[in-house]
Amino acid sequence: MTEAFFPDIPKIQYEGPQSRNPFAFKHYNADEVVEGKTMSEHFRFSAAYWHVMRNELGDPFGPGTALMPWDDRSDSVENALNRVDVFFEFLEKTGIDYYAFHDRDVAPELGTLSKSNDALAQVVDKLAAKQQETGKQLLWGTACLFAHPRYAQGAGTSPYADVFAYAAAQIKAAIDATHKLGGLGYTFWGGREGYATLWNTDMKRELEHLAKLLHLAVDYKQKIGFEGQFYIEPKPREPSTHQYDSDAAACLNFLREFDLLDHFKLNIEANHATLAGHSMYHELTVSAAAGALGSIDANRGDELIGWDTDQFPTDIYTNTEVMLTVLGMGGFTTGGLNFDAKRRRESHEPADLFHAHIGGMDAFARGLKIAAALRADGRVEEFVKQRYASFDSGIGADVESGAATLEGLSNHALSQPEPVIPSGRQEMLENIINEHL
Ligand code: XLS
Ligand code: CA
Ligand code: CA
Repeated sequence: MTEAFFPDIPKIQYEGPQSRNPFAFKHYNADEVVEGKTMSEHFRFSAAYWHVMRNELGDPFGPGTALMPWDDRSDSVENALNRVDVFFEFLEKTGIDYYAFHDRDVAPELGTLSKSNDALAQVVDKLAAKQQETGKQLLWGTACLFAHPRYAQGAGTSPYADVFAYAAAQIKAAIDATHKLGGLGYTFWGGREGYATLWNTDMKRELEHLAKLLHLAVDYKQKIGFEGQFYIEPKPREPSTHQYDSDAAACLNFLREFDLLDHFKLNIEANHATLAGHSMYHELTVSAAAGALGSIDANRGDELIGWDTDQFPTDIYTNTEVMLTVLGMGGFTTGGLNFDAKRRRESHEPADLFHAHIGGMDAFARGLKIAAALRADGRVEEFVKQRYASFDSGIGADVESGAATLEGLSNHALSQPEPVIPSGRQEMLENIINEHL
């Protein structure tokens, strides 16, 4: 480490639940084994470059408050290179092994595309060197196709072909960067891919264009031999009135309609799930059932605010549901838990970056332990299994195997008394969950 940008912050260690040290983990113990894997292997925690390094904590009513003494606020490549040192010190001190970035988080957008590409390439060289030095890995890269005014009316769904081409160019450079850094994945989040009003929108054409762009990216990925996983990240709205990738089900339908399902998995974010009117558990279950749950953006929203607040995931109940789903699918392969989360505007000191991530990691450690305990307990799982037992034999098994016909089912129903159904036992099951909290 060349310089200490966080001189007062120690390397965060596990001290156990009794500790009162705010710069220690109380539950996240990287090497502790749960269900045969260490905690760090289960979670694959990732830090978001855009929040840790670039989020100045502005809100719709006022500018940023974040203190970033290392940042001269200029668009220079030098400033961008310096941030890399700061970020890797942060990763080292928190013990977070992965990270994620947009092209424009790590390097500035300059006057021309070619200057921006050069700047990105320079920063990527430094990121590669730091990864080499520290063993940290890139969970996924992405291109920012939503901030610049050229994308105000969409990127892949812009009505203007030159904007589509610009987006394609940025995706190409961002995939190149991700490939060079050995990235495990690449995410597409369609921040402006939607509409503000249908009165000026040809939805059919826009969807076809978006699919075309994704196919071009798949072709390019195969051409250069990039083996990372492609993800789509659903979000229903904000900034647009409606985003085409509105939730997991809409994304899966889009991927299926345009023959892209084999090439993409989903990156599910908790705050986007709730904005879509679903629980995180719902979105994860939809994705996992389709074999398409790839990665997770770990955060939460606020019921009282109702927009994308990207708060740190401190809700242990939700984290338990998340980890039950992750354990249930046998763990992450390419994905991980990426903290797409920011501090509150009032938490403006560098130390708050640490409190925030420590809290998220500890809350996930508890979620994992509770999920593992529920699985060992087995009562909930057994209840669900028994609830569907009538499909294991007889007429139910015929339905599942495809042997049943509508006439056969009709004859069965005619021969039976009125079905008497048992209780769904929701409250009893919730009591079992609470026994473990
Ligand atoms: C914004 C999204 C974005 C994606 C990556 O709401 O969460 O940050 O994760 O572009
Ligand atoms: Ca996200
Ligand atoms: Ca978000």
